[in-house]
Amino acid sequence: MEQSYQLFVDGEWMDSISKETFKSYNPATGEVNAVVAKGGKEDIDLAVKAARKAFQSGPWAEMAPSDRGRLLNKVAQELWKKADYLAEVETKDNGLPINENKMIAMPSMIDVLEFYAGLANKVQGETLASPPGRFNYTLKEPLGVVGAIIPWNFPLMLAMWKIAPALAAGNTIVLKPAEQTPISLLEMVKIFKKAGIPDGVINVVPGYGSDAGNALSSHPDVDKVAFTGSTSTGKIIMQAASKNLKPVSLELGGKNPNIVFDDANIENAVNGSMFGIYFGQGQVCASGSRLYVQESIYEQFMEAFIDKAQKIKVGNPLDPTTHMGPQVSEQQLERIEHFVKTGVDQGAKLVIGGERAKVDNGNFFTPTVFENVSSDMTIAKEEIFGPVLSVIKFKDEEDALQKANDTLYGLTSGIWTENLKRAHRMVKGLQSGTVYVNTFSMLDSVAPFGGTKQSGFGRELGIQALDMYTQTKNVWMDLNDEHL
Ligand code: TXE
Repeated sequence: MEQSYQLFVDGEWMDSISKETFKSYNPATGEVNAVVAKGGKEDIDLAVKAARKAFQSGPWAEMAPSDRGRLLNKVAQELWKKADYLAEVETKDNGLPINENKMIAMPSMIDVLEFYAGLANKVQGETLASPPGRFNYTLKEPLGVVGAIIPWNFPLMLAMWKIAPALAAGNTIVLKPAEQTPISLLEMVKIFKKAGIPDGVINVVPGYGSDAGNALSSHPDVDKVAFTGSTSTGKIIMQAASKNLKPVSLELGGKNPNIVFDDANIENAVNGSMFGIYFGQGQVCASGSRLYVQESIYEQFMEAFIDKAQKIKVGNPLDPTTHMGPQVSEQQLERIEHFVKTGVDQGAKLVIGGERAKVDNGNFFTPTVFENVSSDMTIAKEEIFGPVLSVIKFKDEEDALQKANDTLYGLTSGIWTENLKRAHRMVKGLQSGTVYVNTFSMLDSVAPFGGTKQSGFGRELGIQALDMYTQTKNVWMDLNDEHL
């Protein structure tokens, strides 16, 4: 039965001022999951005011950093109790297979909160070299109100990448979830409230990007905008934030190269490359969507890869034996079909897949592999964000590096080799924020994640992310009895 959800502002549930709503669909069945209040500019305004009040005068502002950390840990404990429930809510919202949600997305999301809860009392400035009679030091202060715009592929995990460091550092936050997947975040804030996070510290305003999203990124009283999503929307958000000269962090798309050398452990490389492209139905910014295989092992590698790819079980994401669930929306499905057609039209060889998978009324697509791809083809250049792999042969290290770096993006890249020296040379040469060696798509709360080139800038996760949610204040003190 469909449920209804309101906005969460200042610790209260409320309708949007316009009273408008929108529907959120289950991508596996096409059924309506929930009717959700549709936030707009005025609602964002209210949420930002609530967040400002909580930042300046609420209990949050007066809380000792250790207490803040303790409270965030309490939220984490409550989240562990509800992790399976949240995984199910999210799977119904975005189609990620339940096993991947339960075993990867939820634990990793809560781990991120625990990591930053532990850092809440370790946000610290420095005592600087001071001339005689002077004292010179820095304070690390929170920025204020953070505006966060979240995509639909890992709604809770990517929201937590922003919530946890922002709150640990003492900021307050207004989040706008993606219109395709608003529900899990609205369920999660119930847990924040129950654990005792003060009103106004975390606010969620579901709505559309051009409306609520634009209002949040261009709001004059938001101190920082954090975004994960497409490169094209990232550019719009950066322009909107620049009107008020607000800092932004952008975690955008990728077209990530995954390079298999002839000295690799082939079985591991096949398994890792499969995970790299088909995990999350390929709706992963870090996915290895350009596969480069060295000429000398090409046939052997591809035979093993295709054999395994054909055995992938596409189906009901709530079934624990499912490997690949539905794409998030009909719109994404059409986008993928368009790219497949472009691949065929431009002369690539469609080896497997390339069509919808007939499962219920959902947005299912088959695991797809293109061979004979060349670097100038659209399917080698643009992020498809689906289970579509473009395979390209290469000769040697130099050729691999040139091809891998021939992209506008720079989020992740992967190398499979048993040669340590080669691995180090490749790590140095690859232009991306993360390099995986003999693995793919690894994430951890301690490991900074983010892109170069048009994959964006700023690093989420790791101790580094605290820099994006704090500012440095320099303090000079004169210790002389008389001012010199
Ligand atoms: O993304 P958008 P879409 C890529 C992926 C995908 C493509 C399109 O290639 O196929 O983007 O997906 C909000 N002002 N990624 O259109 O537009 C929107 O409401 C402010 C990569 O869904 O980037 C949602 O909350 N906000 C990716 C969020 O931006 C705006 C994850 C993401 O939507 C806005 C998702 C505006 N003008 C898609 N317009 C990744 N890096 O993981 C939209 N939004």
